[in-house]
Amino acid sequence: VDDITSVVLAEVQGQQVIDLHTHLLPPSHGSLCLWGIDELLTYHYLVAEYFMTAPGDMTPDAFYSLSKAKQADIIWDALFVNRSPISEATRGVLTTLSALGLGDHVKSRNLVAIRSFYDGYRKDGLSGAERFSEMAYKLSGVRYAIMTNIPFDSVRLELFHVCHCNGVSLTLQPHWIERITALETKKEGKSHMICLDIEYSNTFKSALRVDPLLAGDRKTIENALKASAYGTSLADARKYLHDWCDTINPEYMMASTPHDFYVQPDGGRLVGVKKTGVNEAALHTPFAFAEVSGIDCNTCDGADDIPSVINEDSDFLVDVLMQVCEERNLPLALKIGAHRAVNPSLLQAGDGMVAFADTASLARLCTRFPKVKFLATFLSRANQHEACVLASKFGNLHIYGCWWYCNNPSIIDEITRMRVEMLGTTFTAQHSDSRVIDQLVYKWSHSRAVIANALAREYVKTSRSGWNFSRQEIRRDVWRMFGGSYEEFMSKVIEA
Ligand code: RAT
Ligand code: ZN
Repeated sequence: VDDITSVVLAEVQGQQVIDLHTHLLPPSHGSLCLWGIDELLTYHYLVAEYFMTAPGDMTPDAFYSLSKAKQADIIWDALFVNRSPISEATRGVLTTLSALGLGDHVKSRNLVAIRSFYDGYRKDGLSGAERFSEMAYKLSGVRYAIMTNIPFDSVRLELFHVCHCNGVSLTLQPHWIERITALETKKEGKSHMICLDIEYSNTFKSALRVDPLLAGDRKTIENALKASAYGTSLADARKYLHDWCDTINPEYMMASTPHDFYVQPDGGRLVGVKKTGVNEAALHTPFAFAEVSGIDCNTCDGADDIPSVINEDSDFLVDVLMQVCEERNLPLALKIGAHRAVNPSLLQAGDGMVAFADTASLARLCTRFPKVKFLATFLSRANQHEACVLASKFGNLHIYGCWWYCNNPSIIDEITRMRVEMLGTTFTAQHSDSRVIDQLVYKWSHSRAVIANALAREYVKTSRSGWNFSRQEIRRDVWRMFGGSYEEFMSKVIEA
């Protein structure tokens, strides 16, 4: 038993992982590539934690108007000097700094010395950032991380620069130009698009983020289309996505769904609806159109409780996103259950009340689009059990990671054990959601520790039931849970 435990712990420690979802961008993206102590300390989890302690006169506006370094100083004082850093997000900073060899500076609470360590890399510009990034990948044992590339974000648009090119007006960062291996102009009708064939290193892979299509956010979609001189029809939106896919060659399309995302089981067209006081219990019964449509005057308080159909949503979800996924054989990764802008004044730190999500909507997507693969993770702890059940019902569904408010050791432990018990090794145990390159170090170190212990307990139980494991078999299983199952899922051919 001791043997199995130590083998599992060692195998998890030594396993290189695939980081299925991050917000990282490579050093070649200039200021969009976040790394360093000030970025670490101003991570939105820490900003939210700081505001619980902030004096009354420190408003979010006042805080955000300060420089990054000043914000970092304030958070350091509040959460690391005036209080002990025992929360998961504060402890993460310590784990990272210690792994970088800054343990003594951490112990002496010497932020100045920590900054000067980072300055040693910063002074070398791009090559310093690249060296730092390589080191973080090495320390965290990440084989590759998948980025979040947002075609609806104007800053990123400027970098990827999709433009209407009668007179080509590219505004490329100089260091990007070095990386462009092919520059191709596509012309079709009056839409022109510059395709930059970026040679990403094989440690950063791309994913096309499409939230506005699930949110039915017509304004953002139209603005993006117009800014790139596309028309605003559904066909134009499809072309926009196709062109972006040609440009960045994504692993998958991805989105966080709105908290009230709901796919109606009407048998034909899928429609996104905003729920207003709907009978939640009825909505949670998979495939129960009868129950949902049965929310009438007999079963609820009144006509107001009937979900109102928003046709714009259905257009973008079905006629744009799902159609392009089918045409390109591209999976759709969903992060389900975040409530945005709960306290808008906190900006990103104000996102995320945990919404108990409608898992039946995911089941309906899997059924309605059998050729499309879905990757899914849920924010609510309460959805995790249903998620496992769903994964065992649909060959086109893969469950991954413990996301955001579930990315805490106690919850990771619970979720991992449940997943192993219900799914064996056919899931991906974790993704980091890192926004700052340095975070790879702590997020993976913390996750490995808790997942290794959870797995060891499962292996011990199985051995007590009479099974003997070779080290090779344990290694094979661990690889599956840290990336192998994802790659198998991505490459399998689904016969619909
Ligand atoms: O975990 C986070 O950092 C959240 O802010 C979200 O961005 C989430 O990960 C997402 O991708 O929507
Ligand atoms: Zn994320």
